[in-house]
Amino acid sequence: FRRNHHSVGIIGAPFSKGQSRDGVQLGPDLIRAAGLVEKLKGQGCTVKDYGNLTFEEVAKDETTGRAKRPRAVGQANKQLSEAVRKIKNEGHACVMLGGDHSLAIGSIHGHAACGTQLSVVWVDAHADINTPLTTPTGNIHGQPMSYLIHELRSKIPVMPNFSWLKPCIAAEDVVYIGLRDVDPEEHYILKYLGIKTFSMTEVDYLGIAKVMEQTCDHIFSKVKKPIHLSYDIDALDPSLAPATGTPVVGGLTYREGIYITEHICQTGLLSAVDMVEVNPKRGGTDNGVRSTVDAAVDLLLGCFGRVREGSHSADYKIPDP
Ligand code: 6HN
Ligand code: MN
Ligand code: MN
Ligand code: MN
Repeated sequence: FRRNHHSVGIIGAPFSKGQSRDGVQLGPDLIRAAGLVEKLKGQGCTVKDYGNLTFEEVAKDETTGRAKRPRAVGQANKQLSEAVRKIKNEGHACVMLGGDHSLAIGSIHGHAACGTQLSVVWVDAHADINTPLTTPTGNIHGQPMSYLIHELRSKIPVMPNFSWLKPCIAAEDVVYIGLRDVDPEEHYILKYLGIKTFSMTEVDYLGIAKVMEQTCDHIFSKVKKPIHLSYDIDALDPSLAPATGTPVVGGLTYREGIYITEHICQTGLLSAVDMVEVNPKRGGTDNGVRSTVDAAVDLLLGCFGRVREGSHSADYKIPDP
């Protein structure tokens, strides 16, 4: 009964240039300050904190297609990919603390660089699958999936500082949970590629338990591959997690959000997690920021063995009087 033993490597990526709002670069330190490392250790995990990446300023960074700040995003994700690859090669489950969701490019690429085919579970209000030519905002945090999926390769223009990046995920290995703000172009892409999606409508109709059952049926239909869980905090309802750049009403409850992590943990195949888009300069009040950060920490604890029924170590004995 050692389901709580996980070896976790943490990498912070204080990066915000995949979108336009200041503050999201503070996520990694804030999540650590809420006790992530101590709490993971407290539930029996071995933890190695690899610290934060540092990113250099990019002077002239004109758009490609409509994509904003491609050089900064390309360079940061190259660094992140190398860091994640190292953490995976050293035998840990990798936790990437963002930063904005453009960082999934480097995180998933570095994870896939270890050689195995991955499943991706993307928990988000948004699909983040615009291409640099479809994006309505230009923000690359709304685009990472389009760079990673093999089937979209011919739709991605050449971008500065992206020459290192090769698509590494098959459309059939992706599942979305929590969608409720999908652009028309993204909706077309999801249907065109036949990607499995559980929007909030499916969460309402099926309940989160069936959603997770069907998620696993889908990603395990052929071989059991390692799972990359990319968790955007804006998947949660803004009443619970208001401190984020693009909040959307009608999101996951705390219990639904946690259930996703418990179920993925139980598969025994969780190999890397992104926790992104926590922005303490949004969300209005101190309480709003605290509740957002606490939710992020609890989701990560759920990924690595915390269960709500409680648990005990294998050698525990009731003390004799
Ligand atoms: N996120 N679909 C919008 C866009 O700009 O492409 C919103 C993206 C949100 C991205 O929350 O990580
Ligand atoms: Mn996102
Ligand atoms: Mn989002
Ligand atoms: Mn399952």
